[in-house]
Amino acid sequence: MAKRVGVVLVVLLLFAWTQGLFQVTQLPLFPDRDFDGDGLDNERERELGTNPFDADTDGDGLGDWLEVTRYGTDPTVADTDGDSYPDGVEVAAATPVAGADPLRKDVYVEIDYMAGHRPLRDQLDRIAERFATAPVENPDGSSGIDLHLVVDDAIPVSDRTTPEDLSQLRDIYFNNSSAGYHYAVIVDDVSDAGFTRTGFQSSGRGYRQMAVEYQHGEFAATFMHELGHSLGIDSSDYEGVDSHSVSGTRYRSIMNYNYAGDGLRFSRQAPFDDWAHINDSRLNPPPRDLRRRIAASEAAERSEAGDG
Ligand SMILES: [Ca+2]
Ligand SMILES: [Ca+2]
Ligand SMILES: [Ca+2]
Ligand SMILES: [Ca+2]
Repeated sequence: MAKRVGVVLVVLLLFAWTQGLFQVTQLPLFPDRDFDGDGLDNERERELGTNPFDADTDGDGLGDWLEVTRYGTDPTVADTDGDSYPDGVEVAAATPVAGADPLRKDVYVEIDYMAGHRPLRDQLDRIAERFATAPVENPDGSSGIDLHLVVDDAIPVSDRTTPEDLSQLRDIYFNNSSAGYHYAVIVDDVSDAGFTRTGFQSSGRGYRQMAVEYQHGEFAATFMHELGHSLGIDSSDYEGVDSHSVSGTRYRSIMNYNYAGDGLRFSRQAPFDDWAHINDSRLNPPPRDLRRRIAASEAAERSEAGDG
């Protein structure tokens, strides 16, 4: 009987240990050892609150040691900056989100355009500039969002684009559909249920996608409005969105049909704070196939090392 109790006790103790309870009770066993071989000894793992039996505590594809010593990311949080991209994806060599920063919020948009309507870089830069100066805090102490507007394919022109057309274009031309990108197409003319407008945004298959008219190159305002929708601002969130019900001086936002101020602007305050809403909503569609992506990245790193 005593023997059985002893066995049960040992099993319970081992279980408790793996669950990190020894860390909570400040009783690291074998403090100088490194059970998971991740470069951090058990004592250090206790201090950090990481799992001494798992080299990648938060499962974000980046080992505890790298998080702590190289990147300054949180080894217990898979997405340190909260932009939907796991830390391991943001720093990977073959990452689909090139140029991402694990300590700063990033947003990626793939932009295809109908032939002859290639978006001008200065219009895109104006939008990105508004994001760069957004009142959104990052773990590295900076503020703002890095908006990556990736101009991609020229696609055939059609004289009208409906939401159904947009879904078809997405199925054919959206190369980064599983990489955590938003999708946009610069089109000749939108046709959306008879409304007179210059763009629209729609959902489907887990994506949000937008069509924006080229407008002789002056598409930035419509683009920013539709991107606001893609980033989570909807008329169901606030009555002033997509309506004429709140004055343009009260809700100073490009999401407000009454707003006629200095162009590209999301609201920063009550009655509805667009930036806070964007930050609180899930910023991006998370990249799928995380393991495969990280494995591909590691393979690329190895072959690069081999070539060098
Ligand atoms: Ca360790
Ligand atoms: Ca990790
Ligand atoms: Ca992490
Ligand atoms: Ca980031």
